[in-house]
Amino acid sequence: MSEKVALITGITGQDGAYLADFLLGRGYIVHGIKRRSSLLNTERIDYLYRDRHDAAARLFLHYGDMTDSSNLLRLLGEVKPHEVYNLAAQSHVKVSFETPEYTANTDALGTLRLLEAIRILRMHDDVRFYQASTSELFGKVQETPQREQTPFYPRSPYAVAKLYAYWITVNYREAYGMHASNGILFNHESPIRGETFVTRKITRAVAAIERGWQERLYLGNLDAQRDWGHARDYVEGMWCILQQEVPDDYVLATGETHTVREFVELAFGQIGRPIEWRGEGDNEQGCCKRTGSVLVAIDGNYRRPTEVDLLLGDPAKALAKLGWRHRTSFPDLVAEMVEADRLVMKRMGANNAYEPKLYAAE
Ligand code: NDP
Ligand code: GDR
Repeated sequence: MSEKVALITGITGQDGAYLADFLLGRGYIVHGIKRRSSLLNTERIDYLYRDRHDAAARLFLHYGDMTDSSNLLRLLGEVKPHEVYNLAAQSHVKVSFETPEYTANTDALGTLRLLEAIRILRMHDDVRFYQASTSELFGKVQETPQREQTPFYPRSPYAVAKLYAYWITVNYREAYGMHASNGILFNHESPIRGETFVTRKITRAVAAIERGWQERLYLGNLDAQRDWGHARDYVEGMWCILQQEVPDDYVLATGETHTVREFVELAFGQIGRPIEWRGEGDNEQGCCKRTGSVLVAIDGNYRRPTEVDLLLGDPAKALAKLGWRHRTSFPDLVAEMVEADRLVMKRMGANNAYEPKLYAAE
């Protein structure tokens, strides 16, 4: 059999990097779409890349954008993939309230453009399509644990855009018989998680505070509960979904939920630092000097206009049909992320090159 070819949109993101690594390890030829940016944005996949003139090169990158139909059409025609993983998205929930139209264009219409390109090229009988759907679809709690049949109630422009993408994927499956599936993935993190998601914001703060480079940590809603797993485990689930004879939709989750507050406690526990909590507007003067504890305070700017209070997934279908289950426990995830950021900051310290990038905490 000829080598399998995969096309990944969003290859420069957290999941794209783990998935590319996983597929290359399984002998795939991997093509990825990257956006043009004024600085290089391939840091997460540089270690996988070989010059395209090298006979051993199996990873190929192409400029593209989910907002550009002609680009998607051309790339699909050139690459002729067996499997398409649509991971590209404006993926930050809070940012989607600031850029709702762009988020809809990329996350909702971008998915339509990709599906339609496959159809126009008459590849819909041959290509298997994975859509990166999300637990944000469940939004305002209707039932827990959340499973494939739980009604959706999106609570952000991001989630509403992803709702369109979910249903257009189902529609192309039903209308054209496409092998198109949704993975409804609950939060998954890693040492290469974007710095503005809460887990990475916390683990970076732990490492910076330990070195004396940051004084305090400001967060939004500490009571939000999330079902957090490791991205490495979840990309394997994406692949399993596309290996099924019959396309279908699956929840991937750990079946455990934890508050943001618990994440903070576990992360600072890793460096043995107690925490002093302050509410919004509380006096922060004189805090922590005597006790050596860390100040974690609320800044209302990090709250969302509408919040998703509780996510807890039921991965029973994925276990029964795919044989998939998460492998990394919550404490191991937190520990791995903290240790990775400590190492990053240690290297920065050795090179005298700490870059606070304070905006990264937004
Ligand atoms: P990231 O934000 O890390 O990566 C998003 C990727 O999409 C990046 O490669 C980004 O490029 C690319 N991208 C953004 N906009 C466009 C565009 N207009 N055209 C082309 N590419 C674009 O997200 P994750 O890796 O964490 O998530 C992957 C997917 O899974 C996303 O669709 C996300 O919504 C979804 N998801 C994620 C979950 C999670 O917990 N991580 C849970 C459930 C779903 P660049 O690097 O240039 O910014
Ligand atoms: P989420 O992830 O919105 O669940 O979306 P994020 O880490 O941004 O927020 C998780 C929870 O933490 C609360 N929170 C804060 N969040 C951020 N970013 N910054 C803060 O300072 C802060 N303080 C508290 C949030 O209010 C929220 O309740 C992620 C993304 O990867 C989506 O693309 C994906 O679809 C979902 O996970 C599943």
